[in-house]
Amino acid sequence: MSETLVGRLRRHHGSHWGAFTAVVEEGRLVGVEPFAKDPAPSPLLGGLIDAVYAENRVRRPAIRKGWLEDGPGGRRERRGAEAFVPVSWDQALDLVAGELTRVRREHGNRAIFAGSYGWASAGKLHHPRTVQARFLNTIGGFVGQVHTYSMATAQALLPFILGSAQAAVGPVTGWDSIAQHCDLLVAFGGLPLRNDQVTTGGSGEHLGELWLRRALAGGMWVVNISPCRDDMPDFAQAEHLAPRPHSDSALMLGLAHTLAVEGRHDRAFLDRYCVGYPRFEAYLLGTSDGQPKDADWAAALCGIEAERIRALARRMAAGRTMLTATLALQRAEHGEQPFWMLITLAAMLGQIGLPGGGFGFGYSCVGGTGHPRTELRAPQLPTGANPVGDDIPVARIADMLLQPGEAYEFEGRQRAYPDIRLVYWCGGNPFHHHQDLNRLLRAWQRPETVIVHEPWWTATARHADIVLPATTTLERNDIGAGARDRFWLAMQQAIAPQGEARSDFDIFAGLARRLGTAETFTEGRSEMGWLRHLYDVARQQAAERRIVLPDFDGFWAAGHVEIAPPEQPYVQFGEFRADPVRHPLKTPSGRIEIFCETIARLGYADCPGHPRWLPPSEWLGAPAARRYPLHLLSSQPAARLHGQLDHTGISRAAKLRGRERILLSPQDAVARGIGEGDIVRVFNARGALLAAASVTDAMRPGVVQLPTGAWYDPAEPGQVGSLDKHGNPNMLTLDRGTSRLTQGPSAQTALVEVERHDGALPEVSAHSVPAGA
Ligand SMILES: Nc1nc2c(c(=O)[nH]1)N[C@H]1C(S)=C(S)[C@@H](COP(=O)(O)OP(=O)(O)OC[C@H]3O[C@@H](n4cnc5c(=O)[nH]c(N)nc54)[C@H](O)[C@@H]3O)O[C@H]1N2
Ligand SMILES: Nc1nc2c(c(=O)[nH]1)N[C@H]1C(S)=C(S)[C@@H](COP(=O)(O)OP(=O)(O)OC[C@H]3O[C@@H](n4cnc5c(=O)[nH]c(N)nc54)[C@H](O)[C@@H]3O)O[C@H]1N2
Ligand SMILES: [Mo]
Repeated sequence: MSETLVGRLRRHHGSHWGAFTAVVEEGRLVGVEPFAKDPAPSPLLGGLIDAVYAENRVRRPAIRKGWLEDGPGGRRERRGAEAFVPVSWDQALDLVAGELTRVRREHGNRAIFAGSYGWASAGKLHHPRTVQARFLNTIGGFVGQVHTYSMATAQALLPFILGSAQAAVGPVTGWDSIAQHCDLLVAFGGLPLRNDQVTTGGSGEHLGELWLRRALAGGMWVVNISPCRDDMPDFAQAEHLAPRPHSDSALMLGLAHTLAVEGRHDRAFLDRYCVGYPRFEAYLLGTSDGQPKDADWAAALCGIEAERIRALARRMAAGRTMLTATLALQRAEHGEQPFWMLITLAAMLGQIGLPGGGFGFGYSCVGGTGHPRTELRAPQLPTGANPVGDDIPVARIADMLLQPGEAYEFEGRQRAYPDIRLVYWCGGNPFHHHQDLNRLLRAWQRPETVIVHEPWWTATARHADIVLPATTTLERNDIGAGARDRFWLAMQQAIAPQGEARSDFDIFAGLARRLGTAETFTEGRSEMGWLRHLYDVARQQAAERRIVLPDFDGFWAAGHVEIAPPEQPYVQFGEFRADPVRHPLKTPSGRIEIFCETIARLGYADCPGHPRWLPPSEWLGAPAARRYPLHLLSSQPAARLHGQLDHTGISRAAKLRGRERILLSPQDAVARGIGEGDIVRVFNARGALLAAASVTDAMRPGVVQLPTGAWYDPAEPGQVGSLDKHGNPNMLTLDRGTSRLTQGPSAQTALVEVERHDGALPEVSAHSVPAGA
């Protein structure tokens, strides 16, 4: 490798936020040039050089002092506060191998938690969570996590109603179909193009804005239903309705009621393709509970005038209409209801399965959603089987750590939490992604050992006992392939590993050698040997579908493979609509379950048999709003990916006075004596943080928005209840399953108060390196 790093070279590479050429001079990354075939490269590419050479890279293996001195469990309440001691790789790997052996012997593999939820980096061989699973499966397995923070509620709910989660995970009806046929796109949560920058696994092209512009040019109208006007680009000239957060299912009921009483619903569709509409209608019209869910009823809950609700319902029934919602709507307590209700509304309109009509979740939420694409199996490292066979719902990690052995329900089944002794995280950041960080911190003090692989000193790394330095993708070879992208990308090593960093694959290979499973783990292949093998397997699968791809050497030299999109636009539920007998849904009825017998039989008050208005514990209509009168939305950040790139120039430039910006309406600012740029304290009963106020009339009064991703930065490290100096919204969010059925994260559910902070300003230290390291 080293000789190729001399002089000037160009390397093909890829990331979640785009493909690029890495320009390297004398072994140093000096330029990042966007992929020539990407019509709208993401500005996030500008963060890469900073990230790779950041001061806060983990450079050497490091052990927390208390753990090193006292052994497993040593001074564990000091996690996040204690200094680290650098050690050699041999010592670190011996300690990790020894600890895995101890825990397995004393407690069994079911005491190891290695769900490792997180986006980590693009690349199919070095995908950290996959490599970790492959290694741990060779030594008896581990407890994992199912579904994603992105759409856990939809992933668990939709199979009951539609027979699969495809309407959220994709593919959904293509933008080409929408552009040709759709008259009206009704977008709950808007079409936040800032979120279109990223595609997990790597993206070759950004087409979100282009497709939206095409559809608008074709005469499509858009309605933006969001508490934040900026969730829709100005050029869409959308009608804007700003409901109270979490009131969408009430608003949708009001729309449905108008359709029903004015006879604008499609009875033939409901009869032929759905079950249970009559039972739902009894609720809608109020015959079952005495309360018609009419537009006036809805208006009082969502804060949008009844006449506008009626007018929108009529407009929706007048032409080809596509309904969509951002994933954020289901990342909330009772997040099942707006998704189920949106499906019901689409069923009443009767356009499901027609070109450009019906519904689909997540347009513009993740890059590639709805882009014309041929579904092909990408190269994939096999994990082998996990003998433990026990996964928790992705967002129940604090519950699991705090309540070992406790019973819970999930997807209609009874389960019990395992008793975890060792947490091993590789490729994710729970101190970024989890709700109620004070509660997580308490839970985090439970296990005897926490091991983390990270390229950077993130909050999660700082709260670990053993930290192993991982390379970034630029320091190794890989293949990128986005889940919703039609390019496979060569990711060629551009620079030498920084410090003593090793790839996750090499780290686990080192552990496998110590534990006697090296042969099973590596199968005797080198990095390039694996890439060639994984590519060849995927190429063979493509050939079986008569898709001819170049051989590995051709792919590697060209830097990418481009998979041609299908000739016909994709229409979700098209086959079902054409012939529901030959192409039934995989539900018990074979149809769309507006009333779902399976769910109804569970008897859950928090998720009954048909969609309903179920007020969450925190929203602007709740009693709790008297004390904490602002609804906090923690949306995805424009200038980074979650916590990634937060320490780079691009993310720092988006902050104000070093702190994350919280958006609030002029009314809310004036009422509190807050001006633009003031540092504010945002708080509720769960926690408190400092942020910088940004006043904008784009926000509905009563609603504030603080993006995710500012690294957790406690004023008193290791202390539950400490003030966060930097602006991480998960100080304030609710850590409760969306329902007993789906157990998704309720990240958008949080009432808060904001006040001007006139006291001394503690320095932000989120991106520093902990003592000793
Ligand atoms: N309040 C609130 N919270 C939320 C959300 C919200 O809307 N509101 N959204 C949720 C959603 S949708 C998501 S997806 C999650 C995202 O949560 P995460 O996916 O956990 O967040 P990331 O910051 O992307 O974490 C990935 C980590 O992997 C590390 N990494 C990168 N490359 C490598 C590598 O090669 N090896 C190793 N070992 N590590 C690597 C990165 O440095 C980073 O720390 O957050 C969730 N949390
Ligand atoms: N730049 C960038 N892009 C990203 C990410 C990132 O970190 N950075 N993360 C990626 C990931 S992992 C995911 S899962 C997706 C997430 O995609 P989403 O879940 O859709 O993203 P959010 O930004 O949380 O939500 C979109 C908008 O929904 C609105 N909203 C929230 N609650 C409500 C509500 O109750 N009612 C209504 N009507 N509107 C509401 C908010 O105003 C918010 O701006 O984004 C992806 N894209
Ligand atoms: Mo996500």
